[in-house]
Amino acid sequence: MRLNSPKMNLMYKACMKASRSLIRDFGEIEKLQVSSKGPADFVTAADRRTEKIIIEELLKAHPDFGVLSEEIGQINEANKNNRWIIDPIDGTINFLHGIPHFAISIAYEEKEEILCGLIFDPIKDEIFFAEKGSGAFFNNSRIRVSKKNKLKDSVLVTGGPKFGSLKKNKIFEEYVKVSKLTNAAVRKFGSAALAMSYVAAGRFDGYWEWELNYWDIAAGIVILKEAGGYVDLKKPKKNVNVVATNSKIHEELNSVLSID
Ligand code: LIP
Repeated sequence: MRLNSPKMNLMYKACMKASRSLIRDFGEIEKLQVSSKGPADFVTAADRRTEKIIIEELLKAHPDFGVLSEEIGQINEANKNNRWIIDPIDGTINFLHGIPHFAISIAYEEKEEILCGLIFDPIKDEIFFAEKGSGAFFNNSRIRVSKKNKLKDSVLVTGGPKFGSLKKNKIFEEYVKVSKLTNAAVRKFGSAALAMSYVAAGRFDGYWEWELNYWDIAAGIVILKEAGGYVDLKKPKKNVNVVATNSKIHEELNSVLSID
């Protein structure tokens, strides 16, 4: 771990502790796929277990800090100055189906600005992290976004629509429109946190998605910005719409999207 601030160390420790039980749980999924009930309840339990370990570790050090987390919601809601934002399993559907592409995502926010972020893919053992002003890292190496400046040469990633989305058709239309108009290769991997990390590491050149939860992308925001990328939150609070790129293709991608 190349960053040494107390907050990053704490996030790292909490994440590593939680990941041990998450890896064990993922190992059980395959067996459950064949049972008639399927693994859905088990996955919810794994999500909660992971979340509990992370929150316990973080609050042990700072009992008064706020928490916004996918399963439990808010803790210490009145504290708007210091807040942890957690997604214990980002990419739950992948996890549920035994697909090894999901991540733990933890961010630290001060006065509504994300200052530290960490995203860990426990199966590939890949960690992406950043702290404002100190650069972004993948495992132990500094990362930068790609240098592509044309959509036609780019690989993009998107996601959604989520279950029950009212804009479902519009989201599919947009996916087809971007592929057709730009000639970019478009992928859909099922984890917003890893999509943001991959843009930061230059694996993808840009990412867009509609109707996300803030915890899906909070850590990714600082990681991508610190890697030289540009993050555009169209609806910052609820049902977040995000366009996140290497900066260079940002305008061109925005011009083909009709996100409001
Ligand atoms: C998921 C995202 C995914 C998105 C889904 C969902 P979850 O997060 O990472 O990319 O398309 O709508 O929000 O529910 O697995 O934490």
